[in-house]
Amino acid sequence: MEEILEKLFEAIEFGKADKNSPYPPNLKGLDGSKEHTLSALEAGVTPQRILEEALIPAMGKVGKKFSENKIFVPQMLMAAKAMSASMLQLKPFFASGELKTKGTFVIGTVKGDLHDIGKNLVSMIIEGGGWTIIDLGVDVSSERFIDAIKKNPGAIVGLSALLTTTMNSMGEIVANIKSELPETKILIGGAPVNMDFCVSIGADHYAPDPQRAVEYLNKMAG
Ligand code: B1M
Repeated sequence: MEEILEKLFEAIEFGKADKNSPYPPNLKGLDGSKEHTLSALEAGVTPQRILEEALIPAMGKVGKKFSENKIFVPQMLMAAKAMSASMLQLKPFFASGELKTKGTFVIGTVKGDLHDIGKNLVSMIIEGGGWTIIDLGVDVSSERFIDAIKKNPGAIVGLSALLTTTMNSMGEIVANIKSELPETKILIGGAPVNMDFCVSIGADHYAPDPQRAVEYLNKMAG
């Protein structure tokens, strides 16, 4: 890998978003993912290579370290922030169609539930995995999910729930989506849910963490 992409990989892995960011302390004053991305673009590295050779593998490594309990939520949030700073520089290329994404992922925290930290982590890692994200936020009703799927045919849908009370809401949303748009693939996640619950409500897959979520999506994309 070229040195410039190696530096970008490292900035994302260790959560260095830009030069002014004080985190992590050992990289203080050095360029972050934003500057490395701009330098790579200026040097003529294509957005596709930046995504495939630095961003995606770096976030893959972060997700794997998180799954193995080698890093924790704060480090993962900082890595996600660094990834977002880089993605922001690549956004114009996504918009122009120069960069092909693997597909569209509509995500939201289900109706009645306001927890969004886990959902945000999942969206950021899936975005880093090369998907277009439509984040509907928190407290999302069936109608809003259905509306977003209709506007983005073929999108895969992700539902997050953190409360035992909102597991019911998740079940209702899955039933409503499947009744109106039966071909839609639905991924669920969140601390109180598991694979048995996924099967019982008729969702297509359960992912315990962002890494497993991105693996499922990539499998669906072929
Ligand atoms: Co709340 N809360 N909370 N809370 N809160 C919990 C969830 C709780 C377990 C705390 C406790 O009692 N020990 C408890 C739920 C009990 C239960 O139902 N079993 C609880 C409660 C009761 C409540 C309130 C009812 C409290 C009250 O008002 N009396 C209230 C409900 C509000 C509402 O939603 N309507 C409430 C409010 C809040 C805050 C607003 C204060 C705040 C949320 C801030 C925010 O999200 N912006 C909050 C917080 C921070 C928590 C805890 C402490 C942390 C949650 C979190 O962010 N974890 C939580 C206790 C805990 O978990 N230790 C708690 C970190 C996050 C990275 O993990 O979200 O699990 P998590 O996401 C993981 C995986 O689950 C997975 O990937 C992520 C990364 O690994 N994942 C997916 C998540 N979504 C996925 C989707 C996927 C795939 C994977 O595919 C689509």
